[in-house]
Amino acid sequence: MSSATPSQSSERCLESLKVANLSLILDRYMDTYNTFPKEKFYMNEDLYLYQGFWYRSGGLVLHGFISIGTVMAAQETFQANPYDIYLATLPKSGTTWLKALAFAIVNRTKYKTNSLSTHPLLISNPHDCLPFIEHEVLRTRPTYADLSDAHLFATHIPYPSLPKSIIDSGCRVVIYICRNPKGVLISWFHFINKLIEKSYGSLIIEEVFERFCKGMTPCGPYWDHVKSYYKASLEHPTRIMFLTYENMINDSENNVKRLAEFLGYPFTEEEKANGVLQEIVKLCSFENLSEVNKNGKTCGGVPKNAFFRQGKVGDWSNYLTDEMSNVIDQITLEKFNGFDITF
Ligand code: PAP
Repeated sequence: MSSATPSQSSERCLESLKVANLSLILDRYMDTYNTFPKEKFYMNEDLYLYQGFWYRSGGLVLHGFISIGTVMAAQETFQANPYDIYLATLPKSGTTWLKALAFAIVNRTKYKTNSLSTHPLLISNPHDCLPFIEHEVLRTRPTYADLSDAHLFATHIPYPSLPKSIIDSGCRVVIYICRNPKGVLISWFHFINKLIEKSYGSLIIEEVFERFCKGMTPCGPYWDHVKSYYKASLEHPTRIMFLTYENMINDSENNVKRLAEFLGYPFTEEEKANGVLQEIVKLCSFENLSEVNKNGKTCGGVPKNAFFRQGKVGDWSNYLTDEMSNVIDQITLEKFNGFDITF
C-alpha cells in the first residue's frame, strides 16, 4: 500500500500533467505570439506585448509562471460559470494571502479552521488549493474538481484581457487586491532573485527598477493592471471588490469580515461569538503560512517558501534610493491621476 498522503499523491499527479501539457500549450500559440512586439527579459527569455500588457514567453526556466501562451489558451478555452468567484492580482500584490483567505472563508464548514492536522492550508501551499485559470486549470482542471467545488479561481490576467466567458457570464464576484508599487517591485526583485538560475547570477535592483518603471514585468505595466480592475470595480461595485494589501495588513479582521460578506459567505453571529473570523485570520497569517511552507515545491515547481518573504509594509525603503522612490511616485501620480487609489 502506498504511504503517500493525499496531498503528496495529487502533487505527483499534477506534476506529470503539467510537464505533459506545457509544451502543447506553448506550441499551439507560438506562431501567433512570435509576431507580437517583444523585448529581452531575464535568462534568455523574451517578454511579449499582448493587448497592452507584457507576458513572459514561458520557457522552461521559471516554468511555474503565467506566460503569453497560457494567457492565450485561457482566453480561448476557459469556460466561466455564473457562480464562479475569481481572485485577481498582479503578481507580488498579495495573491498567496488572498487565495488562503478566500479558500478558508468559503470552505470553513467543510474544513474546520482549528483542526491542526487536516485543514488543506496546514498541509498544502495556497497555490495548490486554489488554481489559476491560466495555469493549473488549463493543464489539470479535472484534478481540481473536488477542491474547487466552491468554484474559486485565481488569475493574474488584466481585466480587459480576461477570457470573454468570465465577463459574459456575469460571474458572481471578482476580488482584486493591489499593493503599493514599491512593495510590488521589491517583492518581485527578491522573488526573481530567489528563482533565477545560479548560472545567470543575480539581478541588481537598478536593473529591476528600470524595467518595472517601463512597465516591463509579467502582466505589467503595474499601473495599467491596477487601473483596469479599479475602473471595473467602479462600473460593477456589487460584483468587483477592490482591496489593498496595505489595508489588509493594517486591519486584517475588518477586511476579512468585509471579504466574507462580499464573497457571499458572511460570518454568522454564532461564528463571531466563537471567534471563527479570528481563527481564519490566524490560519492565513504570514507567520502561520510561512511556517507551513518552509519546505517543498508547489505543483507549479516553485519552492513554497518563495511566496513568503517578510509580509510587511514599507520594506521598499531599505532598497530604493530617494531618487528611485521619487521616480515611482511621479509615475504613480501621473498614471493614477483622477483615480482614488491610495495605499
Ligand atoms: P504571487 O503573485 O507570486 O503569488 P504574492 O503572493 O502576490 O506572489 O506576493 C508575495 C508577497 O506576499 C510577499 O511579500 P514580500 O516579498 O514583501 O514579503 C509575501 O511575503 C507576501 N505574503 C505572502 N503570504 C502572506 C500573508 N499570509 N500575509 C501577508 N503577506 C503575505
